[in-house]
Amino acid sequence: MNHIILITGGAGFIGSHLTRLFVNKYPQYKIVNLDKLTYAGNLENLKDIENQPNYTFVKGDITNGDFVNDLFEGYKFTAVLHCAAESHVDRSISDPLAFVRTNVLGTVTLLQIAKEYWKDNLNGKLFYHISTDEVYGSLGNNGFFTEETPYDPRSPYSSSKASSDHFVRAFYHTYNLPVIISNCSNNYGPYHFPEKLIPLCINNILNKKPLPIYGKGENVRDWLFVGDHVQAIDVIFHKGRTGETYNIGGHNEWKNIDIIKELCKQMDEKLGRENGESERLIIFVKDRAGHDMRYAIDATKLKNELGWKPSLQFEEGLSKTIDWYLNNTEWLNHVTSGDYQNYYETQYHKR
Ligand code: NAD
Ligand code: TDX
Repeated sequence: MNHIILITGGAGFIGSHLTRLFVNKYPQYKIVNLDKLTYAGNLENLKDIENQPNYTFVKGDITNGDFVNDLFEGYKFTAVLHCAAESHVDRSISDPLAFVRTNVLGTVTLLQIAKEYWKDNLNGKLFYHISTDEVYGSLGNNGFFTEETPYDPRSPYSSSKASSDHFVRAFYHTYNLPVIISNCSNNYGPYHFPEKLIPLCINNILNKKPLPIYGKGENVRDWLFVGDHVQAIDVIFHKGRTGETYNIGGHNEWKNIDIIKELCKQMDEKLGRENGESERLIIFVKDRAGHDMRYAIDATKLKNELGWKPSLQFEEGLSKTIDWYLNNTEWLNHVTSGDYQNYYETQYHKR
């Protein structure tokens, strides 16, 4: 089948990796990237594919129904890969409504339009919703999130994502819209915006600035290289069953403090600094409000049904990621100029 795919949020971190993969791997598909270019969206992330004949960028907002409607009319999409979102938990704590607008209203707007356009022929159509493990809540020391774990979102971000997941399922059950959802654990890798833990600390180590660890640094996240996430989306998009949910994760749990120590060690080596120099930059700051303790994904269903498993060991993925940032300081300088400084002041100087 020759798809015409609407990717939303393709100029963001995960969206840009997904867009690149689909544009290069499937020259027979037509890929349209719809992105509002918020602070997190950056066309520099897609420079290497911007002139590919099967790729088009359109600037626009997923909450603008008339605009999205015209796009469906013009391109006659056969599938949607929905990545666009407000994605940073800390920002959701200071501005929850922005998360309701894009993550809930934006998703329902897309669902509604896809339903109308596809209603006469659902054959070969797919609305693929990219979601997060945070919808399942927070774990204690034991256990994993499976696809059957009840939803228990606890931040404005995860609540908005949980709500969007519920709407996607509601459109499947109520209108037979062909949908798939995947819920992934924390990603890391190139083009990650330096408001998130790993790229923020890479940037601060480079600039010898403090490394702010929330609380005691005991919170645990399950990290997956972004390239492995988008490979999983590719497999699920082509082979997954409609109406199903697939969890994606790397079985790779780290306490925040340990991950930052590993990062410091690797960066000291790469920058020719004395061992231990960057670790001295670590400071413990006021904890995130409602900070989820531990996330851990059980990705057995995806492995058993579709044969996917992660390709990279974490230390190797982290090393590749650091190398990318060291070789792309211009990208880092661009995204950390202007508004980023204001964000940083407000976010960290109150702690
Ligand atoms: P990101 O913040 O890097 O990128 C989001 C993109 O969406 C940006 O390009 C932004 O401009 C665009 N966007 C935001 N609002 C929009 C709107 N109203 N209309 C059109 N475009 C808009 O996010 P990310 O980390 O790449 O996350 C992508 C998706 O994956 C999100 O749905 C997120 O919930 C999910 N996810 C992320 C992670 C992670 O670790 N980053 C893990 C699991 C799931
Ligand atoms: O400065 C910091 N200090 C710190 O200790 C920041 C920014 C974070 N942290 C902690 C909070 C978390 O326990 O590090 C951990 C990771 O934080 P983030 O990078 O903000 O990610 P997280 O909150 O876990 O959410 C991420 O994973 C799931 C993504 O941002 C979400 O979009 C995704 O759904």
